[in-house]
Amino acid sequence: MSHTAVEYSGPERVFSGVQPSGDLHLGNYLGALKNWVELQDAHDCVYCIVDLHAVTVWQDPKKLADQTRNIAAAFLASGVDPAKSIIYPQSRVKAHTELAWYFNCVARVGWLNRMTQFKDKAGKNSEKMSVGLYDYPVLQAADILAFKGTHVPVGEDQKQHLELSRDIAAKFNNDFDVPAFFPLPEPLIQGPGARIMSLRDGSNKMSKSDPSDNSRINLTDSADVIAKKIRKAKSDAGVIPESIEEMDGRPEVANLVGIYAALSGQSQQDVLSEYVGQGFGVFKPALADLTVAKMGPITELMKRYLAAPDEIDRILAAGADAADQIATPIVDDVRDIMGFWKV
Ligand code: AQP
Repeated sequence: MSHTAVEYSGPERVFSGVQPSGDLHLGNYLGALKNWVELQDAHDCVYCIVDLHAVTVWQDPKKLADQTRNIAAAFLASGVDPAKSIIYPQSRVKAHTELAWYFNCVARVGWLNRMTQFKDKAGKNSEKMSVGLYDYPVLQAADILAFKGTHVPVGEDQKQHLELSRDIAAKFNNDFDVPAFFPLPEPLIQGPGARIMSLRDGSNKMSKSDPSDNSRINLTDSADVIAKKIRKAKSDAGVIPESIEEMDGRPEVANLVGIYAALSGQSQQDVLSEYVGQGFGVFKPALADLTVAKMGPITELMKRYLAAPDEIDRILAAGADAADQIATPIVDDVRDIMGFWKV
């Protein structure tokens, strides 16, 4: 039987998440948070602090709750507004884990074996990694689809995981003969901020888990620290070229120009035209000033939110209730579709 003519036609919903596994950095901000804020005026948005994902690698139990508040403060300081968007910690909404189990029985081992992020994170130690780390993309599919999420604003590193979410949704719809039940979620991967690279090595993405703090700009860094990290950022002895093609083979230069473009809202070509022929002695201080001007107010606001943890807890608890009300009926429908016993 072909179902090509029938597909999901329910409401659109934006879903995305960030792990409370350390301080957020400029890559998280430009690849995800900045876009989240832009989406919340015109869309129904659910933004999750994915603590169940964070524990796929060791997290200190004494710190996890505060790390969660820290990420909530970063959301709020970046402009995510709890009056417009739902903000909550993943572990407070049981639908995530329940749906992840059902999806474990839909996803195929061969699909997970192809996930490059697991290979990158596990390296040569894959046998010693948690089963949770291997299963991470299935939980991610459950996160999105427990809300029938249709659009997922993420950085480019998440593209493959999003394809897996689509495969799982399509297989569920097909296996259980409910062609219009789950949407096939679309990634929203936008602009030069979608792939911010390490300041020390333009071939690695900026990452919380990079052992070198100089590789990233943290949302908590002071103006002085930001300026120092940009001054020390790897570049080369050349000048800013005229065209994007001329940055081929100069990944660090492309990264610094990309950061400038993403922060200023210009295209990379506009940035090149403004600085063509200038060396890094000129470009880096300009980039440092811009970064401090854009990130400074966020850092300040974050501090203010963190000084009021009760307010953060109130927002997270209300967000969890609101999230639960959307996700629980969807997962109840999944139970019915799969034919579980009920009275
Ligand atoms: N370098 C990046 N450039 C653009 N976007 C990025 N994101 C992460 N790094 C970059 C996006 O940020 C969102 C949240 O990411 P996460 O914290 O949930 O997980 P991650 O991708 O694993 O982030 P890190 O910093 O690399 O953490 P570790 O080092 O712990 O793995 C996602 O939308 C992601 O695309």
